[in-house]
Order: sequence, then C-alpha cells, then structure tokens
Amino acid sequence: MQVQVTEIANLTKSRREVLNFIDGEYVKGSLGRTFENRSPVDGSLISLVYEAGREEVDRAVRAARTALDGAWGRLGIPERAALLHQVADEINRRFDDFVEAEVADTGKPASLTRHLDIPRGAANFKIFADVVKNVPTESFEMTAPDGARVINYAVRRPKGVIAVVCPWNLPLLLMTWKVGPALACGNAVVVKPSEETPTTAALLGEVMKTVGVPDGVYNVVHGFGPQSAGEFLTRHLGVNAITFTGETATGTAIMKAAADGVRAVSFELGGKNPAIVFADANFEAAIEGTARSAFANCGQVCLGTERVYVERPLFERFVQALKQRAESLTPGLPHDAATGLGPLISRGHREKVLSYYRKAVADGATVVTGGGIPEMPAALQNGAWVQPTIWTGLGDDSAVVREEIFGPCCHIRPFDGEDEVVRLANDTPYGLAASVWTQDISRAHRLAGALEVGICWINSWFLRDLRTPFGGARQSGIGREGGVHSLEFYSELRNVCVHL
Ligand code: NAD
Ligand code: 6OD
Repeated sequence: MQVQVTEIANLTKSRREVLNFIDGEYVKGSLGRTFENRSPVDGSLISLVYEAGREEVDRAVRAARTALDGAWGRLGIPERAALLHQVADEINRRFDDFVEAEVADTGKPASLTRHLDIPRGAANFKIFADVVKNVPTESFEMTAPDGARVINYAVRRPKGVIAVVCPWNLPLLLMTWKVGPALACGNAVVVKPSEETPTTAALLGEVMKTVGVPDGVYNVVHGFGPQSAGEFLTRHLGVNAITFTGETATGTAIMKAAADGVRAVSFELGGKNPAIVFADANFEAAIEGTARSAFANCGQVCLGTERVYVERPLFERFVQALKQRAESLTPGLPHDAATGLGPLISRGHREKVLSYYRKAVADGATVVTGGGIPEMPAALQNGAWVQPTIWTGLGDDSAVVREEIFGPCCHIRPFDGEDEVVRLANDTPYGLAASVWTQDISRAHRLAGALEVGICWINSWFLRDLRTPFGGARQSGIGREGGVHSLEFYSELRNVCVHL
C-alpha cells in the first residue's frame, strides 16, 4: 500500500476515517497524519487511517496497565467470562457491519466472510471464556519436616499487557484468536492490526464499549511495522508478552525486540504446506479439499497448500481435475453470488505473486492453467486480480517450490512411495500444516507421525476444533495456542504453599 501523508484538515467529510482506539476512546493521534486504505477490488479509496506514533502507543500501553490495576484486574473469572460472551453476542448482532468492513478491506467474497471470518471472530471469545472457566489448576499435599501438613495449590494470573500484532489475510479471525484468550485470562491488550486491514479491529472497540468492557482493556493502534506502530509497540517495555501472526522474517525482527526485557513470544508464521494424495484416496474429496486449500481466500491462508504430491497412477487425472476446478473459479465482486475468487490483498502483493509466476516459467514449469492476470471489466482493472495457477514439472529446488508465495497457486508433482513423499514433504524449513488424502487408515497414522508439522489433516483441510493445539513446527512458529495451550501463554501459574 502507498503511504500518503495527509493533513487532517484536508479530509473530505465523505471519506471514512479509521481511528485508533485508546482507553475507550477513538483518537486521531499526535502525528496528525493518515495513510490510505484502498480497495483491492478496484483500487478505490475506502478510508483514511490515522497512524499512531510513539505517543499513542505509549498511551495505549499505559491505559492497559491502568485497567489491569483497576476494575478489570479485580473482576472474577465468571464475570470476565460473561462479558466475553456478551462481546461475542454483540459481534453477532452487528454481523453485517463486520462483514461489510472485512469485505471492504480485503475484497474477499462476502460468502466466505459470512461463513468463516465473522463467525470465528465471535466464537473466539466464547470458546476461551469457557476454557478459562472450566480448566482446573493443580493441588498437592505433603508433610513438612516439622510433621505439619502442607497444601500446595496453583492459581492462574494474567501475564499483563499483551501486544497483539496481526496480518491481513483473516483480519478479525486471527486478531480475536489472540484477543479472546488474552482477555479471558485477565490480560489487557494493545492490538496492531495490519495496515492493509485496519477496520474490523477498530470496529471491535465499539463492541467492547457497548457491552461494558472497562476502558483500557482493549486498545488498537494503527500503522506499519519498522519505525512505526508495530515496532514502537513490540519494543515498549510496558508490554509483558507479544503474540504475533505474520511472516517468518517479521517474527525474527519481533523476537529481537522481545529480547529486551525478556518478554515471552507466541508466533504463528509462514508455511509451504504439502498436500499428499495417494492413489486410493476418495478422488472427489481430494480434489475438492485440495482446490479449497490452494485457492480459498485467493490462496492467502497460512495453512494453504502450495505443494501437491500425487501418487503416480493418479497424477494425470488429478492434474486435469484440479485444472478444471481452478478454471471454474470466477473472479468478481465480493457480493456477487457467482464470485468464486476475490483479488489479492494489494497490487504490491500481486507483484510478489506474479514474480513467482514468472520464475516458474523461467525454471521450466509447465503452466497447466493461469499464470497471469485475468481479464476484468474496466471498472475493476485497478484491482489486485490474479489467475489461479497450477504448475507441473518444476525441480524440487526451484524457489517456487521452496518459498511461501501466498497466492492462489500450487505445484503438482508425482511420487512413487510413502518414504519418498515423506522426504519430499519434510524438505522445507517450514512446518505448519499438511493434508493427507488416503483411505488406508494405517498409512494415514504413519504419515501423521512422520510429517514435521504443527497440524496434519487426514482427508480434510482447515477443519478446526478450537480446543486443540495450533501452531507451527520449525520456522512456522513458536508455541501452541488453542484450548488450554492458549492459557499457557496468556497466563502464569503461581504456586501457593500453605504450611498448616
Ligand atoms: P507481515 O509479517 O508482513 O505483517 C504482519 C504484521 O506485522 C503487520 O501488522 C505488520 O504491520 C507488522 N510488522 C511488520 N514488521 C514489523 C516489525 N518489524 N515490528 C513489529 N511489527 C511489524 O505479514 P502479512 O504480510 O501481514 O501476513 C502474511 C504472512 O502471515 C504470511 O507469511 C502468512 O503465512 C503468515 N500467516 C501465518 C499464520 C499462522 O497461523 N501461522 C496465519 C496467518 C498468516
Ligand atoms: O484457525 C485458526 O485458529 C487459525 N489461527 C488459522 C490461521 C490461518 C492462517 O491464515
């Protein structure tokens, strides 16, 4: 996105403005400058976003600390959990507002937003409210040297002020996936949404206010990464822990920032996820699942498939069937029922994706379908449209097969045996997710044991139970969130030892 410094005075009233949310109030901030939020559908200006400077970030962190020391910190678990249920209910009551905001920022099909982003945005508050209410802590009895009885018991305490730094691909879903458990554990948060998708994070401030979450518990600061709100926030020593979803390279920078003050990090990072299709797979299910995992959200899902390995007897049939699926995806407007594919998030991201499309050709790929920009009506030509693309014939060392592209594309390669495909699938610095398609249950379990990933789906993709551990192996992340695992990051256990 192009950053434009705009004098506040020059704003026309007809343009929407997105403000920072600090200590229960919407504020423009001391920098007096905005950046543009443009539609990926047609490049039009959606809103001007007020960038937070060091001063706003500092105010947000201090507001969060004050909330912890005040009414929020004194609230019991049942009251906190009840408030978070109300947050979820209010998101659902304002469902259409959230859909419109998310669709405007991302350009994704409204059907996807209605089905995935917003329902999960609400569910993330309910599930963790319930987890916190229901998960016990431990207790031990022993005898002291003087013969007295001793009871030890553990209590959960919030970590404090949590910085939540988010990406643009599933903005509300991924933000609330962290804010939900953070608040359920009694922390206060400062959220830095992606500069590409600031709106639903800002809108959530209204929800917090409406249901009576105390001021300062939920704060939002807008801006960029380096030398902007992202870096100011993660370097702020008033922040006790940092939870981040985004690129592995950004995680590396944030981890360095977190070293000062020895702050804990939880990272959900990039991936180059394999799908493995055996000849005995349910063919239709494997095609349907792989099409979704490669092309849903225009390929901008961290769990998405960019490497497909198909057992040789099925290879040609599979390639042709996936080609048909890709070609059936009609790019179009978010609210058009016929739309099967939205745009990428920005022209800048499209340039990155297209550079891989060019590289694939240079590396000798067969372009099975796609490979460029679709023809769009004149009104949409300034959007970030790209064709869903399938390649075959690349070597295992091509950058296209090794690096995360984050677009609607995949490379399909034949394989001949289980050992070979496990070696190929694991030949990556990443380790986020894998999908295995087979009807041989023993083989499925063997593969799940051998693939070095955080989540292995058998005959499915992106099927989520929010109580399960979620995270990446290797360079795809640090730590696990979900269910009790989120409690491990967002709270600390204090042991109380009582000499009776
Ligand atoms: P990104 O890393 O570019 O940006 C993510 C956030 O970090 C943004 O808010 C950005 O402003 C901020 N940021 C950037 N540099 C920073 C810095 N130096 N200090 C502090 N903050 C900084 O990621 P993106 O392009 O928004 O999202 C796409 C990436 O996210 C892909 O790599 C994808 O795989 C990954 N992702 C991973 C998961 C997962 O669960 N593992 C989920 C979604 C997305
Ligand atoms: O489903 C989730 O909880 C989750 N964190 C999904 C991540 C998707 C990545 O784009």
